[in-house]
Amino acid sequence: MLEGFTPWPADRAEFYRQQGCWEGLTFGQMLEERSKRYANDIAVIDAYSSITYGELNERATKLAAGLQKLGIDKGDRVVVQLPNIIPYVETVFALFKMGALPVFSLPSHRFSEISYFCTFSEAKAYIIPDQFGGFDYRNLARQVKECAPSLEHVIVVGDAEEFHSFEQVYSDEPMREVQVQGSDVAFLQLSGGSTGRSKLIPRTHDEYMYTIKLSVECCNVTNQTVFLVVLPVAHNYPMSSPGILGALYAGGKIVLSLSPSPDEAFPLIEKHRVTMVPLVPPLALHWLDVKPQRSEDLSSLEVILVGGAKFSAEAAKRIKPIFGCKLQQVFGMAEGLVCYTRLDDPEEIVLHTQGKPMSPFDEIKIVDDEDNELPVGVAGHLLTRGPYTIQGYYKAPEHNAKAFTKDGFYRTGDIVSVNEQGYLTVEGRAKDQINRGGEKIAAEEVENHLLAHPAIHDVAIVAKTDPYMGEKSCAFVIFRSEPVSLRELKKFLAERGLAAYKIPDEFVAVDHFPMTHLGKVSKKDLREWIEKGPQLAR
Ligand code: J2J
Repeated sequence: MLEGFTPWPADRAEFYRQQGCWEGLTFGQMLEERSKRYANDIAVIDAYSSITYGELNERATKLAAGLQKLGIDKGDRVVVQLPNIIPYVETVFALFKMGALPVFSLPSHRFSEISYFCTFSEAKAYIIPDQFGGFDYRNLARQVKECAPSLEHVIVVGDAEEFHSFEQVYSDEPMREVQVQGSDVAFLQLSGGSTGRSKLIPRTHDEYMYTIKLSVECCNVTNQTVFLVVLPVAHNYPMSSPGILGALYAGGKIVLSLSPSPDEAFPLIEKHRVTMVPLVPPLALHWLDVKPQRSEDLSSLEVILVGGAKFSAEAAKRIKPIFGCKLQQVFGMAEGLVCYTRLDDPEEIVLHTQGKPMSPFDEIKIVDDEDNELPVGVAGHLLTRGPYTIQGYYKAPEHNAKAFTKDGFYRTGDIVSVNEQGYLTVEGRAKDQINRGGEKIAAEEVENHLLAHPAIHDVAIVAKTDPYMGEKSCAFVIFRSEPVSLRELKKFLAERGLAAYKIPDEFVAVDHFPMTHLGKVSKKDLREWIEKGPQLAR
């Protein structure tokens, strides 16, 4: 078993197996099987080419053989930072087949994040594009190599320079047989984080396959589904709810877009007759706004999924009239629990709730600050456990003691109410996090970076309501003496290698923070300050 992984207690594991949730199927076996059933059907299309199920399976196997030749073995960690391109899908399946663990990072991550993922997971390899979005990942790899002693290989899609060329890793020699089991950890996913850095989330083949199977059912994914991905494909949501893995599970077709912009996405919908697309709320709002001025035929769309952050009922109402398709709300988390509104739910439910859990074995508790259960309909902290919600973060015993109850419920940090029919409505958040249009920012991580600035005495970062993004981040700063310009602070954070989306949208200089009666900074009061306008903050 992977060191640092917290297994389910034996009795619950046995129960989930007995109930047929965990079937022992691995993702490598799943692709192998689908590649026989749908051999000549297109599996993935990207901006450059397309690939059938048969080819995908073959290329993934050859890539696995090549990675083995480089010395990558079962259980080794590989940080994967690729945009929405076919090599991403090949890489992930190659690693699944060999039992090596992808660590899913996002193209927007920079030195601060990647050096941490590589060192913390003791990654043996790091897979990148040469350039993407005007950024040269080879330069980042050079910096990361300096500080990550475990990193033996950097593999580059495109012009590799001194590193391994992805194209040359494929090997014609047979892949060495590896025993990968359903109970093995398949990958490490990233948490949004609330304290310090992102935590890594170990997911097993067994339980993740179960989420895929249920998502395919809830979203009615079939081999006729054409699934468009405009969000970063490595994110848990477009990967699994129902995601690219759901599309492949069902024998459907994946279309990968390098950008979420309607200029790129709408022609793809028209050309490939896309039926399903997952969006986050700001994107859904943008697409709703521009659709009336566009000429593309989007009539193939059957379902738009919206999740990752709260979608307002007003915006939700506009999906059907403007796109002529169904809305499916999804409330999920990389730690496990996923809720959907169902395709045949009444409009009232689809517009006003974030759905109900996928599995009859998902356990939900809504509790007050002292962990007392609350009556139906009353909003409180959402705790959950079940057949696909983790029992602990990777190598994080201290954090796990706080993030999970003694009997294994995960403290989601979300404030939720549940109605009589079991549908959840997200009402707020208790965790110290900003949800910037679906991108999660741990306030503490950014605060720690800012505290390293010599002019800053103290800092507190909170969410500010934004009509488009839902939330933006606002840093309240107490300077030691003279304030430093906004530009200088943003530059400082970028130079420390922080992903751009984590850099605060606003900075407000203050001479003190409001305090709680326990003597802690009151972020609740700060949020009120910022909503009333920064002039009140002084
Ligand atoms: C309000 N908040 C939401 C929603 C997630 C499917 C869909 C999303 C994610 C995801 C995912 C929300 N309304 N509809 O992994 O498989 C917030 C909550 C939650 C956190 C999890 C999936 N949908 N959220 O967003 O791990 O605060 O996963 O706890 O990135 O996003 O974030 P993440």
